[in-house]
Amino acid sequence: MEQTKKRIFSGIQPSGDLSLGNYIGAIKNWVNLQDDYECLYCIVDMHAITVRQTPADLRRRTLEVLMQYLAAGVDPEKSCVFIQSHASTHAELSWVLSCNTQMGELSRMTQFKEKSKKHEDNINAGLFTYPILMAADILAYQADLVPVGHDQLQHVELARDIANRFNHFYGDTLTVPEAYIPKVGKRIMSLQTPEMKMSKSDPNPNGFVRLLDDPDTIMRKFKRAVTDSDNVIKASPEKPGVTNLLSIYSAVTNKTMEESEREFDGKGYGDFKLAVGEAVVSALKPLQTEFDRLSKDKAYVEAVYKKGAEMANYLSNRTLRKVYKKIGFIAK
Ligand code: AQP
Repeated sequence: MEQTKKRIFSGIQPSGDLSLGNYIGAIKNWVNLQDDYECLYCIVDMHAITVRQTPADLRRRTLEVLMQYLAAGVDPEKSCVFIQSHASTHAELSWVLSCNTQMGELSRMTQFKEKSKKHEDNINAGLFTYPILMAADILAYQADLVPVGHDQLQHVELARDIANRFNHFYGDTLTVPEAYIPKVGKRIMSLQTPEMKMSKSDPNPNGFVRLLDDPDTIMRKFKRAVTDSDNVIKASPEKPGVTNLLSIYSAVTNKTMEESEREFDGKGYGDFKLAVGEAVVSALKPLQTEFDRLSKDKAYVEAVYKKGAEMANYLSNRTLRKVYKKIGFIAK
């Protein structure tokens, strides 16, 4: 991967079964970006352990997430697909960057505040320094763009601040990345509590749709989706449930919000929810079929992440060597 095109880095934690939020906010765009950019797509298992994980589940999910990337259309011939813990450079760079990050910056991160409320029994240092490891993930590859949902914007901004600071002290070394947020579906909300984002680790299974949910389950979740009582299908801040369903529909059918609003003009909520459910079922069908096929081909999956690890190590070591040199470490 010699750099001729702009470079992209993005990743998802194997902290649960992937949700429709992960798909619309991230993976769907990754697939579209593969032809125009040099892409690195990672399964960020090191981030996942900031919350307590059962080892056997983490192992299984890491491979399942990888297979879902591939099943959604991430092409390992075009993009580098790898597992974060297979490139030790991320942790090494993270240490250097942590010495260039202020405690105050980290304490402002909303994800830390939210997750420490959710996991009061395990507010570990990794949860606090998570954004530094994420900055290392991105900066190790000199990524230009980071396609993420809106919830990760604050972390990408911190990565930019860290890169700028490093460059200021040590001279131009790190590319300052930009967030790439989708136009539609940048923030998919819970189907049960539409004021909160849809999250794969939501304890309420009706709040989120899994990419691998069967059609009946998907339809049931949409039928139960929380809306409001005025029976008008329009996007507005006062109508978070309806707006969310419109965003989901627009994202999976590649329509604009206005087109979707026009399509449902005058229709009732019952029909609307059914139509959204059906659109999601049919958008996920090819992914699910391909996932089933890949689950039977372990050798292929292993070949993909091994090849990915080789490329990731090669590229990130180049950055790490530069960084070590700039800060005054003796070359090996
Ligand atoms: N609801 C969402 N809407 C749009 N994009 C979303 N993403 C996640 N949820 C939504 C995007 O998916 C990518 C991967 O996120 P992550 O797994 O690294 O962590 P997260 O943002 O904390 O996602 P979850 O699902 O909420 O995970 P848990 O429950 O484990 O914390 C990112 O690009 C994110 O923006």
